Amino acid sequence: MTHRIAVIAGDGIGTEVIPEGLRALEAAAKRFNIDLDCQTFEFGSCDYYLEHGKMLPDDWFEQLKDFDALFYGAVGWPEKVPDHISLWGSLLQFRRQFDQYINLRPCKLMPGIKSPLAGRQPGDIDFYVVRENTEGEYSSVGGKMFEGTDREVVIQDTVMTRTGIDRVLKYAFDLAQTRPRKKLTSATKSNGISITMPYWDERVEAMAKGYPEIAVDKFHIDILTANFVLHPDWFDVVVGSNLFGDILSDLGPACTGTIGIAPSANINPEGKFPSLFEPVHGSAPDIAGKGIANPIGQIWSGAMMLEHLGHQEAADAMLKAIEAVLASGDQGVLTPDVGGQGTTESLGRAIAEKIAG
Ligand code: GGG
Repeated sequence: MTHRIAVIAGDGIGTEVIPEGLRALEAAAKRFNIDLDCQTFEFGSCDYYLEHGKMLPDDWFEQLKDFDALFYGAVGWPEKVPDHISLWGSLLQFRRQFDQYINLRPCKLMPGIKSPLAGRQPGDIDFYVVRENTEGEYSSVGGKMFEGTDREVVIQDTVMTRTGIDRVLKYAFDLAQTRPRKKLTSATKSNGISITMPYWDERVEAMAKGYPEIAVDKFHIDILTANFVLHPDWFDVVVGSNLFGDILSDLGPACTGTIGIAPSANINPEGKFPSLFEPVHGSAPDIAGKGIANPIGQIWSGAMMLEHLGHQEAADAMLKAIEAVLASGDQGVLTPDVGGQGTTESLGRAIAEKIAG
């Protein structure tokens, strides 16, 4: 069976880490006899916007809907296109139109990487953030009145639906069920945000009744961020709204030493539409073009893609290869964010060689 993969590098370091993601996927495909047919698209980048006045062509949905997965780099280059236009014009369209309502973001302290949190060892930090991915604070519902005058009014609503909350909670509870610790933490701010967030809490309580073996914690987002730093070992599966999940899934990987290694899967669990796999990090204009971006977030996202496509053994081999290369501590291979003097390519090649076996 051939898996058709749409590859969109996007902007900045997305164009540098995607080739290493593909190199690693090619090595895994060869070793495990997986047939991947990767097709590259130029749209979904700020350069495409500058040429065409939009991030995506009008028929992007038709062009992409029959692929088995999308492999995405990063989006955004604020000097060329305002960030809200580039993000809403590309990535958020994919998530919403392909109903990728789960954003799954593992957070794991890897061997060889020093956590900025004193005394933390691999094994101490190993949890998932499950982020609601199609509604909530990212709903773009609202408007402006009296624009450009001193009476200017700006309103933006948060949209939360019972269906939207229940389906992400169900995914998170099911995931917690598969984990040895069987623990779920829900992030809200229901003392301050007095309608949507208490409603989220109610849905957690209702869902928890169907999962008696799962230990459930509820935290306000402010103290939860403090506990990510102070007690990252407390967490197993953390579920939150679109905005809270976004913040937690940058903070979590930062606690593991670098956001450069963090992967993510934007999943349509029903398989009606393709799911999308991308690193958590953005386009990082500050280091773009220097060849020093860490490609592991992209490579690990490739592993999540193979797992999603049913190739668990290949996904495991990719993760093992990442761990082995990080554990080697080879300064000439590792990128600067993990203490080396190597390049995107040197790290990508080392991982691909390990995957090849
Ligand atoms: N590879 C992920 C990426 O490009 N992220 C840019 C970004 O700002 N994302 C915001 C979001 O994930 O909602």
